[in-house]
Amino acid sequence: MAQRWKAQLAMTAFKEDQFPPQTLPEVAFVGRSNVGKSMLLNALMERKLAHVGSTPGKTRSVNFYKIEAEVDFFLVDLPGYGYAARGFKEKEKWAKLIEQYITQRETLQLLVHLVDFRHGLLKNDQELQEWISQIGIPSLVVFTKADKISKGRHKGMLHSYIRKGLKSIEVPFIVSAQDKSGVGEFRQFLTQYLNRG
Ligand SMILES: Nc1nc2c(ncn2[C@@H]2O[C@H](COP(=O)(O)OP(=O)(O)OP(=O)(O)O)[C@@H](O)[C@H]2O)c(=O)[nH]1
Ligand SMILES: [Mg+2]
Repeated sequence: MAQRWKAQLAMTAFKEDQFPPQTLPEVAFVGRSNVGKSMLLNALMERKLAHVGSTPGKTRSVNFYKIEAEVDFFLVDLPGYGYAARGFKEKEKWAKLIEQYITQRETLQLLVHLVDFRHGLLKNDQELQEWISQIGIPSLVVFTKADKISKGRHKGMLHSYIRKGLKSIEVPFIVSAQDKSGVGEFRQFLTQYLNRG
């Protein structure tokens, strides 16, 4: 029986020293700007806690959501990458914040790498994959915005992306935060992953 999660925003960090103490396991969402990180988090939490934007660059802080489930944990929403319009300095600041988060959190159990299902892994996604595999953090690819692609093409597209090469601890999930397809399965996967002992 799928359990619901009780979610609340625990901390919004604009700087590293605002990260909360490392008391719980963490699962963090990374990916290009506008890929749907915040909206998928809301779908998982069944609450509109994260700000969703129609223009890229909506999330500029690291947001920690405390989830009470079988195991309590933090879901972490990171700013997106690959978005230049805010200017070089600000872009650098975000990149540094993301890097500090990923390299320093000992409680980080899993990076969920979100990729737009229509586009597959772009150059900066591949660079991110290289980097996180060098650091040795497990990562799972989740394809977003599945509602934009007709169901009959899903399998073929998934396999072509896998053939082109991607690093993921499991076969990538295909989800839509809009019509909620795949969201329940992904929530269940995260619960099991955190319970793995
Ligand atoms: N059709 C469709 N649109 C989506 C889906 N998920 C997100 N969107 C749209 O994509 C845009 C960006 O969504 P966000 O969740 O804010 O994206 P983000 O990855 O958090 O973006 P940044 O915070 O800028 O890094 C919004 O206009 C959403 O409505 C989805 O599953 N399907
Ligand atoms: Mg966001």
